[in-house]
Amino acid sequence: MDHHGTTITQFISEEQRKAPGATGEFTALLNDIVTACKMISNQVNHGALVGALGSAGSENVQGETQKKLDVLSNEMFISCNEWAGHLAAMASEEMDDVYQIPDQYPRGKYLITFDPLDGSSNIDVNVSVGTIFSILRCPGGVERPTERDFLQAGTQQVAAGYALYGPSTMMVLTTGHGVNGFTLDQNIGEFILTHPDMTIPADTAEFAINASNGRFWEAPVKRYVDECLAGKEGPREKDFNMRWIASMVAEVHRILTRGGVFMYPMDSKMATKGLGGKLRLLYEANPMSFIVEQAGGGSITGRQRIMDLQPESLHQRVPVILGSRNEVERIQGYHADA
Ligand code: AHM
Ligand code: MG
Repeated sequence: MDHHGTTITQFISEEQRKAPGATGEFTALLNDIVTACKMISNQVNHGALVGALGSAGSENVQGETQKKLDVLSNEMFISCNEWAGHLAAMASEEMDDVYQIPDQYPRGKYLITFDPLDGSSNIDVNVSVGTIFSILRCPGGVERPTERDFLQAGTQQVAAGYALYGPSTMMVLTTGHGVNGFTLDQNIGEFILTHPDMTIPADTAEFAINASNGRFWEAPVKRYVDECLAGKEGPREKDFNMRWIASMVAEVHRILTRGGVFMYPMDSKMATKGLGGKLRLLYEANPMSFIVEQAGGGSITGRQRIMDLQPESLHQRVPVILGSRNEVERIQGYHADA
């Protein structure tokens, strides 16, 4: 195979060079993240061959059973990112508390939150999973960041991205100037720019929701889905298509590629358990909202823009409705009506 593409490192360096006062530190941080994702991709790829499938026999702070690959991916992400001096601390969906940079390494000016392997219920059945990350600035004067330093609204993100471990491995990234997608060329070990300036069509006829929760949904979401299901004969006067992969990275990637709406809305089952939603604000909802908005889409809880939320705790969960702008606005309107 012969191509002369732009590598992700070249792309980011050139983008950073445009920023006044850029030191190259951000580019170096992203390089370490890229390395981590390549390592995770390699493990995911080898699956059962390297004994990486199955349960780790432990639970995370949210009481979910951890898969071996959840734990391995978390370790790989940390070891690639802790030594270089770009980060002041990290926070992961798979760790109870803030991860401090070990004393033998220098500390940097950024914070990172990440979900090392999202959609891990799909690992054992060989369906796409991914890594999601969000980069924040460490507040000035903070030596040893605590939970409070991570509680920044999504609008404060410096960058966000995901790696998708699918038929090909991809990295999709925003630094607040649009969204770009890169495909891993396994032969040379580099991500190459293949999807410049990704945009989400404003309209769609495709939605994604776990319909088994239907009886627990709130009225506005029920109304929206019912209207989609009614198709040509219903108020929307067109037929809709439905998808549910149970891998948020894969769903968001589909939406970035051809439009659509993804919903993990609030429901009464979660409310009974005292949960604010299914997906985590800092590891999933905020980074994905940043990417989706940068691609021209919308991202809300139903009641408000996700990126405007003031986070209250590290592992906070929120309802998520994101994708094609006109559909997301419609769903927000249904919530306002209710
Ligand atoms: P995870 O971080 O534990 O993998 O959970 C997040 C995932 C999302 O990727 C996906 O959208 C959702 O959980 C699927 O949930 P469900 O199994 O309830 O359909
Ligand atoms: Mg997750």
